[in-house]
Parts: sequence; C-alpha cells; structure tokens
Amino acid sequence: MSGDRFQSLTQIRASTGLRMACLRGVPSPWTEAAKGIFRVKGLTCVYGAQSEEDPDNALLDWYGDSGVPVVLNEVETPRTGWAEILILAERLSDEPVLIPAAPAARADMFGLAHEICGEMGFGWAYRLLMIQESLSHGEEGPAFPPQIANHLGTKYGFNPVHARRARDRVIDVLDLLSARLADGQFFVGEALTAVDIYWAVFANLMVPLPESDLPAIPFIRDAYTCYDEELLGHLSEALKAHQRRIYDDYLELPVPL
Ligand SMILES: N[C@@H](CCC(=O)N[C@@H](CS)C(=O)NCC(=O)O)C(=O)O
Repeated sequence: MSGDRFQSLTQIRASTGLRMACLRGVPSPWTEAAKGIFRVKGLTCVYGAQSEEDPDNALLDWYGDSGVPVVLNEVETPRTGWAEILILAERLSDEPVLIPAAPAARADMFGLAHEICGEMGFGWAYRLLMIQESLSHGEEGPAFPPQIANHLGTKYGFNPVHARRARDRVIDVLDLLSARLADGQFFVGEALTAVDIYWAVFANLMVPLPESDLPAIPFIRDAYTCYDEELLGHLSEALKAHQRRIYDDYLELPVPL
C-alpha cells in the first residue's frame, strides 16, 4: 500500500500520532466528516485501510466495531463516534474553532450535528432507506448489493416500520437545514462550525460530488445517488450550494479515497 495516502490497518495500529481506519473508495460520511475536520484544523492524520497484511475482521476484533471510522490518537482509547472524534480534534487544535464557545450556540451546534450524524439522524435514516431500496429491489434506482444490504440491515436495525419513520426523518432534517440557510451561509452563527462540514459530506449520500472530485467506486456512487423525486424535492438549492461551497472553500479535492 505504499505510494499513496493509505497504510495498512496493522501499520496504523502500531504507529503513533493521529491515525484513522477508513474504507478505500467508499465516502462513508462519518469518515469524510473526520477527514474534513482534521483538514480544516491542519491536523495530519494517517489513513489506514484493510490490506493483504491485515487479519480478516481486524476492525471488529481490535476495536469492537466493524464500521469506519476508527480514530486513533497516541495510546488513547480508540474513538468511533462522531461527537467524540470532533471533541478530540478540537482539543488537538482549536484553530479554527469548530465548536462554538458560547453555551447556547454550542448546544445548537451539537443538536443540529446530531440531526445529521446521530442515530436516526439524516445519515442513519437515509441509510435505512438505501437498505430498504436494496432489499426490495425497488424501482427508484440502484442500491447496495444484497450482501452489503443484509449486513447493514442487521447492524442498523432495519425493518419496514422503521424505514417509514426514516423517510419522514430525512424530510424533516432536510427542511430544518434548509430553513437554517435562509439567513446566511453557515448553519450556526456567521462562521464555519462542524455542522457545515457534516452537511457537506453527508449530502454526498443524495447528491455525490462529480466523479473528478469524489472518485468513489462506481456501485457506491450509484447507490448514493438519490432518484426519489419526493426526497429530492426537499433538497433545496441552498443546501446544494452550501455543499459545493464548503468543499470548494475548506475541504480537500479530489477527496482522498
Ligand atoms: N460509529 C459512527 C458511525 C459510523 C458508521 O455508521 N459507519 C458505517 C458507515 S455505512 C459503517 O462503516 N458500517 C459498516 C459496518 O459497520 O460494518 C458514529 O456513531 O458516529
């Protein structure tokens, strides 16, 4: 794996500093959020991905979770949750601040962030819809291959009732976020916060950036692309413009995958 930005999982496990386990070719939004936060703060993070020298199921066996990202910092307990990864980054570099200092703004920021990244937030709920689409062989467009859909469905509690709630939740969050952009360029106050990074990267689930900016493996790009007219109707022009602007102004392009 030499010659590119990614090392093996075995290598990053044995090294020091800031490291993160990722998936090659898959812009998992929780991983992309961490990449974006580290980038904005100028933190150097070494990426690791499954390679031939790694044992099978390395992430699950080593860190208790098969998912990505897993963020390692020195000898600290590995972090997999979006909020703890953000708080680590803020501790390692407070420039620029991505968590507002004022308590009300901070609570607002974490509330919106949870609506995007948390359990039954936008990303979680939209993933349930992608799983439903995959398992029902629906006609709205391409989705995950059955093996992946089954794995994700089992892991993230897929059932049809839950998927109906997920659809309402996706719409609610899109409307909430759209309304927040009515008065400005950022979701909280007049400066960049973590919420802006979260939306930019999670928006790829519905409207992935072009191939030249986001070189995802083709079936993932297809699975991520939203064909559902009702959902697309809630994705405002302001939300799309925000995604593009945050990538252009703050994040690494093309996205390292
Ligand atoms: N643990 C993260 C979420 C990470 C996450 O959901 N990762 C998914 C992205 S689809 C994943 O890697 N799933 C595959 C698996 O767990 O095997 C958090 O709670 O903030």
